[in-house]
Amino acid sequence: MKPINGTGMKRAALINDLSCFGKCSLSVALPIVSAYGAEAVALPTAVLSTHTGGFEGYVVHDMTDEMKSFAAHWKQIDMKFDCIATGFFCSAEQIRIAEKFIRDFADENTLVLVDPVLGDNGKLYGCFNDDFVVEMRRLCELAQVVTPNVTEAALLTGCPMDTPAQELLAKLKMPNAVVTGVRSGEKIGYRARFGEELAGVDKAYAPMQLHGTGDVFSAAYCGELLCGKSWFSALTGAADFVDACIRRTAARQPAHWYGLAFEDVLKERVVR
Ligand code: PXL
Repeated sequence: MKPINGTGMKRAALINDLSCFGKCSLSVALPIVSAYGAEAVALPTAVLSTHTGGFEGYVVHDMTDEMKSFAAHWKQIDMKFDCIATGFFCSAEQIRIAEKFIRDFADENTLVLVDPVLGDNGKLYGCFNDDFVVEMRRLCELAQVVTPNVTEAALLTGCPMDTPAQELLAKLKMPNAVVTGVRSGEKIGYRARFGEELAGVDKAYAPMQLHGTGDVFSAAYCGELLCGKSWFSALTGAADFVDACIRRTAARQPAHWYGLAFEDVLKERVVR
């Protein structure tokens, strides 16, 4: 077989679901990571007709068996990854498969980014239970950087939902952590710890329900890091990208309620 490594491009394994309509997880991660010039390789945890946030009667096809067989095939053809980024899982078993994937494919040079999709607005998503949270904590231990929202950071650390972000960051044991969706007055933003160093970025709060914002952020953050940016400069770059997507989404209301209009922002970057 012809070689598939050493092209000079960064290659990222994206372990996440494909919500075919609705704009979250792989349907945003694939185009965004590609737009940063990295090769995006999808390992779907599930294929859904839509995401679960607002559609009735959505259909889910679980991909647990394929996760194992795809990974085995990639091992067989000696696939190498510069980055492994994880998102939504259907079960604790799938999280264990991702842990094995990281052990099998990552070395000290691999960027492992875990977006611990667990819940939002103070609640664990209805499809998950306590075992799932315990397994997600284990997966996070393998990450160089995690990107929980405030709810997820509280669930990971076992803290009350109103715990200040700085305290959550101190309790998160990963080398680097970015807590998203931190409200302060009319602002919303990110609080981060990179090693021992604390950082923050704030943007104007948009008073509307947004779906998939965390997924767009983690994809852009991954892309920024794969371009060689520092932890902090990648954060400001990804925060600017998400903010631009939110503005374009606001301009498309009320029809565009189901996700971020990230295509508008990618188009601005591509069409000159
Ligand atoms: O945005 C996180 C996410 C990912 N995948 C699916 C979801 C959600 C959040 O609701 O439903 C299928």
